Amino acid sequence: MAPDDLLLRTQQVAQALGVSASTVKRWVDRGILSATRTAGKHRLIPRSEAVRLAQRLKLPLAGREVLVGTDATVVQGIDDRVRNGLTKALQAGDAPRATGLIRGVVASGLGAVALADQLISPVMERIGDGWEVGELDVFQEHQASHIVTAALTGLIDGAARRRNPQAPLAVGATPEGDYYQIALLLGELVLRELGWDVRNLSVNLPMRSLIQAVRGCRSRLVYLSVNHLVDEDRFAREYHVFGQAAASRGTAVVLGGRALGPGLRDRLGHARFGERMADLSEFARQLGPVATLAGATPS
Ligand code: B12
Repeated sequence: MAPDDLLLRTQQVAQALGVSASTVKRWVDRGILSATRTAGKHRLIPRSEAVRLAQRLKLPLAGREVLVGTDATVVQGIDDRVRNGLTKALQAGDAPRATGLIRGVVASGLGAVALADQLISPVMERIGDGWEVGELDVFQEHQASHIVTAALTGLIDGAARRRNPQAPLAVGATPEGDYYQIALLLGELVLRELGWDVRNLSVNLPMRSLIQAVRGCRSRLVYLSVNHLVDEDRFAREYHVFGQAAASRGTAVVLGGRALGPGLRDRLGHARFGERMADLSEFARQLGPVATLAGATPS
């Protein structure tokens, strides 16, 4: 189930797909569409499931707002058109348009990994390049980051409301002096989509405090997004203490981000490294199967 998923009634799915309610019920009963049940045994179909079937049946999503949400833009796949659209919306500070595109990617069933690696990372790179060559003012970069951060927080809030109490716990942070929020939030979204619960300790976290956090909770995974290091040697020294604390508790650690050059990686023990959110997803899957999101309520 996608992080920003709604549960739809049989009739809503039937209308959106242009079939009868009994056909939808039959698809559910035959396992073609997965669904949960209300206390009264009525079928509730995750919106992402209905989108998946619509795509399999090659039905256009345009005009089927119930499948993607009224605040989401229909996105069939991530290509340059979508990347250009988001870049322009962010440059112009057009929050509703940018948020609609970001929500549309998730609501259209394309997933958090694609959102991160194929859309947000390349688009923010363009924004950064624009700032570097003086085409964009710094306020536009700040504004763009704020719009993306707010859109991701909204998606995460939706996913967190359907938290499974049995879900394994991951802890995420950026190190001291690193103020990059977007990759950290995308990591949370990716993990929640896989059924994990996430404690996001936010940016600029001193290593000693991360050690306290890991000691105080049963996290199976810590993910660190490392984008800016004030003092590499200090980071390596403090990481060593953290790595030992994590290893002694059986907590896996995965690191990524632009500040992790090969020289630094060689100095960090008890760590796996990833280049993209696809690697975080793959690593989390390798840690073992997790329960899928549960407890969703119709809205
Ligand atoms: C937004 C931004 C900022 C914002 C951040 C705001 C916020 N709320 O997050 C602010 C204004 C704070 C900022 C500040 C600075 N910035 Co800046 N910033 C950017 C920008 C435009 C986007 C970064 C971003 O968030 N991208 C979105 C994420 C999702 O994409 P990503 O970083 O590529 O992450 C991917 C991978 O790295 C990986 N990944 C990341 N984390 C993890 C974790 C795990 C576990 C795994 C597996 C993978 C993984 O997966 C991600 C998705 O594919 C980049 C431009 C660029 N080219 O990236 C410049 C950029 C990174 N900044 C730059 C600079 C110079 C700075 C400053 C030093 C400027 C200054 N003089 O003050 C400061 C340092 C700030 C600090 N102390 O932390 C330079 C860095 C140059 C360099 N040599 O490295 C860049 C490249 C701009 C440029 N073209 O010059 N910045």
